[in-house]
Amino acid sequence: MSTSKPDTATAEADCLRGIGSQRLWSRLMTLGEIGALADGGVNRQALSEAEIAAWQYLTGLAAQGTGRPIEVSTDAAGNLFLTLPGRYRDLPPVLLGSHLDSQPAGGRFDGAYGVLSALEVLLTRAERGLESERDLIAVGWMNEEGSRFAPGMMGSQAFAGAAGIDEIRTVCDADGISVGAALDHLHTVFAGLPRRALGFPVAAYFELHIEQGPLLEAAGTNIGVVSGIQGKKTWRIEIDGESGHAGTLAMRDRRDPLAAFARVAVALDNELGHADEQVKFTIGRVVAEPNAPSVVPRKLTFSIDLRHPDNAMLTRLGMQVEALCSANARPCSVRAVPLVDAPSNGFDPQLGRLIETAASAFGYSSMPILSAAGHDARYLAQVTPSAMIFIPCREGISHSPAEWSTPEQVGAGADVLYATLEAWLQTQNQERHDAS
Ligand code: HGY
Ligand code: MN
Ligand code: MN
Repeated sequence: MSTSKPDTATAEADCLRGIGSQRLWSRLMTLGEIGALADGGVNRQALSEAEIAAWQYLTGLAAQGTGRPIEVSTDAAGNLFLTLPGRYRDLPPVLLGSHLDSQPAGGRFDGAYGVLSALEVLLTRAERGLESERDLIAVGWMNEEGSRFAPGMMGSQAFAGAAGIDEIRTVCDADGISVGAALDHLHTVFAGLPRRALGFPVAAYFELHIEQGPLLEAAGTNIGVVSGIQGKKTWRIEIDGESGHAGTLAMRDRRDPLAAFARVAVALDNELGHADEQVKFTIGRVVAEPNAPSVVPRKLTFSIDLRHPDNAMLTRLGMQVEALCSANARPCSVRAVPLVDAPSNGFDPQLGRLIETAASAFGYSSMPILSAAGHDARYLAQVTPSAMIFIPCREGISHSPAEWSTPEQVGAGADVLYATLEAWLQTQNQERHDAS
């Protein structure tokens, strides 16, 4: 007979007690030391030794015990699951989380804040003796950022069935290490962890994240109720030329892919980057081979990241990429390899209302907001009712060592995540009770 209080216990009081930020903040700062850079940033890329150290930190926190065990497990895609068992193990669980990997010169909030907050919700509920009917799972998705291995969001895509694990395993990093080899290494380090099926029924998904943009801070608003994520298309563009001696190969005889890239990049930026006020166009990675000062390159590879809230506009702009590359790369040959094609999506409005109500219960201001940054919730929304909660970050800066939020903002977001889950569990229990 479980001695803990059922959900119907004075959840109102528990909600209003919220979580606060003290323990969460100190853990966020500790996690930020794993992969820390000298300038205060973080380099904790997917499946790296630093991310493995982050797994060890999180699993250590889960093992500290709260009277009820938190079960640690993983899956073939290298997602991390920390499960607080519910009363009925066969019910589809609720997932809360984000990602532990970072950009190569990232910040200590992007992703990490959502995973640690999710764990904090589970630990706080267990410490308060609150037992839910269903399992509650804090999740860390594999390779959200897509910096070491492109494209990103591999773990959540594999979980949602939006990408195949066999294809994911073949992707290699700049050193030729495949995702498959890195996953096998991770699973060797955590050999004892139970493996869940890759994708399982989920009752709902909640992701808490910094906005990574300036709107909440500019509006002086505490909480963002995220309506959806803007559309995103990415490509890898390969320009093939002919290598040669910088001092002897005549200019008229050259097929220089870097010179071609310069023409292509200007054309793309002019046509796509200035199409309207909402488009986002980025060439974030450029690799010349052999990348030697006195050698005309033989090959140039670069990335395109194109985003827009309007799907028709995103499609229209995306259709210009191949033609713009071909027209400006001559006499080199060019290949455009599409990677991500993710239209703008919408999150569950009912969950959004729970977030809004939870925020106001604490006296936090909130506003609806479209996410300009991508998140794993994009793929979870394809398989279960999903929602995101934002907090402001300083000057909207992210993917940078200067990324920052305050302890108060961190606490407010976690309070709202806790209270939103509480409210969602109440509605589920009510529905199950009414149906019985
Ligand atoms: O690229 C993105 O939008 C995410 O922050 N990785
Ligand atoms: Mn993120
Ligand atoms: Mn990011």
